[in-house]
Amino acid sequence: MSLEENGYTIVRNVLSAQDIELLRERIDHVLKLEKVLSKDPLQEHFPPYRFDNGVIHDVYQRFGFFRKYAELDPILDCVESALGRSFYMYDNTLLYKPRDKENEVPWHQDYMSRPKESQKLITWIAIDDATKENGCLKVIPGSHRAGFRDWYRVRGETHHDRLKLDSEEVGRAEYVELPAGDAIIFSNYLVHSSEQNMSNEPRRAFRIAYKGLDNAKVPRGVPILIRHHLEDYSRLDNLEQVGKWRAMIHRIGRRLQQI
Ligand SMILES: O=C(O)CCC(=O)C(=O)O
Repeated sequence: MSLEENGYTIVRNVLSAQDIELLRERIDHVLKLEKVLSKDPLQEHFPPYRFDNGVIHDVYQRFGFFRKYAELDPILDCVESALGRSFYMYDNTLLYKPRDKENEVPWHQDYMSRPKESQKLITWIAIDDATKENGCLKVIPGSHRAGFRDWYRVRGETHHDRLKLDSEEVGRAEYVELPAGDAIIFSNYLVHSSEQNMSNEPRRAFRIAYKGLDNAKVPRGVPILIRHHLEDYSRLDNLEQVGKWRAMIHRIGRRLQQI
């Protein structure tokens, strides 16, 4: 199953049993923070916690213990073979798909609203077994080859950007069930989705997007070089932060919700 041909590949056992336990404990801790804090002390620096739809942004920068898991050699070796010897972290999120919520993710391609940027590779590391029942990823193998499709936006919904697919294509979709500790690496052009979590347990995953240095942009926060060679460094000259305003609007929206 090659990344080039199918748009994704699976890397087995990137987390040890001990890592999995530790991550679960620490994620519980992170999730409880909102309950014990009346105000997020880091809210000026990062997009806010968003427990309701199960996404917490920038956990690498917020909580150092995630770092190790964004820098796992078997994953970075695979990313390097596709993106080249120098690449940085474009963004990272903890995906916490809780039970009892309407949290299906419609068919989409990642970052399709930013078509001018170069390819990213996304690593999605399963922290719980990801199954059909709890809403594992669903992918359409080979769908990355045609690049970005036309998409439309449904205002007011969390996963607002989506694709219209014909039934023949949807019929080729595959569920990517993964035991905890395995990872899928996929191109951001790959068409994917996930269904609602129908189980009684959360379905947790750590997601990291990596990008080569060409046309370097970072949606928010700080760009973190994951692997780089000295000669490539000057290619970061024009690194732009594209999400400054988006992050601010996000924060204002969140405050308004709290009023
Ligand atoms: O974790 C999910 O359910 C969806 C994740 C996703 O769409 C992504 O990683 O781009």
